[in-house]
Amino acid sequence: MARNGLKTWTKPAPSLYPHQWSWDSAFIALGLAHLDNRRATRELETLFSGQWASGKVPHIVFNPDAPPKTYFPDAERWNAAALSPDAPDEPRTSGLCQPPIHAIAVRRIWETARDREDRRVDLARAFLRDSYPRLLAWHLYLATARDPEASGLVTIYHPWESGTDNSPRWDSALGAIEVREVPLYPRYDLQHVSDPSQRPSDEEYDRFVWLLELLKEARYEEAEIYESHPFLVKDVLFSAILVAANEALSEIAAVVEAPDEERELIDGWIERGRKSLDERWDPDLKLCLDYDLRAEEPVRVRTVAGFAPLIAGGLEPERLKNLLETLDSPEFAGNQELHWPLPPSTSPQEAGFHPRSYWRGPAWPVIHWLLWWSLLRAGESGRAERMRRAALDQLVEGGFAEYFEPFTGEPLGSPDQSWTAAVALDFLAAGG
Ligand code: 2M8
Repeated sequence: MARNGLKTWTKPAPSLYPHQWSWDSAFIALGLAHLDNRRATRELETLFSGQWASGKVPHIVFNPDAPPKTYFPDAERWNAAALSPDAPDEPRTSGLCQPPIHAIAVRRIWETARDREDRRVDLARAFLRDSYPRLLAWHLYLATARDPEASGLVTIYHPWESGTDNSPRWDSALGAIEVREVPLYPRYDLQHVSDPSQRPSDEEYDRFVWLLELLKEARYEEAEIYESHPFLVKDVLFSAILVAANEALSEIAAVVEAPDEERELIDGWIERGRKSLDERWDPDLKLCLDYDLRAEEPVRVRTVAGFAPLIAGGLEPERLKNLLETLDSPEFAGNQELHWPLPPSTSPQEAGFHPRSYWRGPAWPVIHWLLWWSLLRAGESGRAERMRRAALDQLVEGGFAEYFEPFTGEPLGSPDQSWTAAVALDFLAAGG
């Protein structure tokens, strides 16, 4: 992670990802909090310098010094500031967003500082004061522009927003899109992995790029996108992370003594989010399902996103029991063929499962972190500890890879992935 560090922020990976990514940076700050609070705060401050006037935190803040021809789509292709009055002129950003881990990272900075010497506590408190209004604006954007129905669930406009880009969760929605002429584009990403099957396919990329062109046609205007965009999905994983982040924001609000109305607003979001996730429960699959607004149907695919209610927390005992059964079953971490008892991103029993292809099956350390942390919050300390140990064993054997082949443990994607190292730091800190 230190090797991937630039002046005030950290690249997700040495060459595959030369810019700053939103949820990567939040995980990075969370890990860095254990080593260097100042560096962790600067990581997030740099990211938030790209926040849009609407409150949106963009999924990429572009690095003007990135070597040319290393990542596509670049800032020129997004053209965000020219198209939207909400986008900042500087730094240049993408037009999408990603799951809101940020408040959770800010709270971790506070947790690692609050029992230390006065100066460190004062600096952390000052950082919380600065961050609170930005986080509130970000969550307000998600609760309104991304949920005009006030349903409690966040609508995403592109698989990149989910962070689980080529998950089979998106196959049916992507399949229904009529792709017209996609402007020519390069696959620079394929230069950085040992074989193309580890990255999304060309068909998937055509759809990713086509959706990006449509968002540009709509000038990144939320109402216009809601009217015309072919990909509108209520993402349960994103929504659950928002609930957990709102819990963190509520604690931050208490530290900075935010007004009561704001604290009530945040508590209302938590309640609404949990209730709506419960409504997306599938009793047969014993998982929570995304909802495709265009097709007007739930997305019946078994992926780790189905554990969303565990991440959102506040579960009834029966629901928790159901989720743990699914987690321990051969559909996920209980599959006897697995190299480590860790849930793969997609259930090996799904037709769309692929053990080497990115979010279609490989095991992702950040997801293990999310589930471990959620198990702890649910009071499942034994299970959480088993997951933490297996997750660390995986890294001891395979290094800080982006993702792992779940049956062989082979490291895949980019080696030296920053957020993998970041969650390792948080896992280790929890071991005392
Ligand atoms: C991956 O996504 C980017 C596009 O945003 C890509 O494939 O080029 C995903 O794994 C995403 O979750 C992650 O934030 C990003 C950087 O690590 O890479």
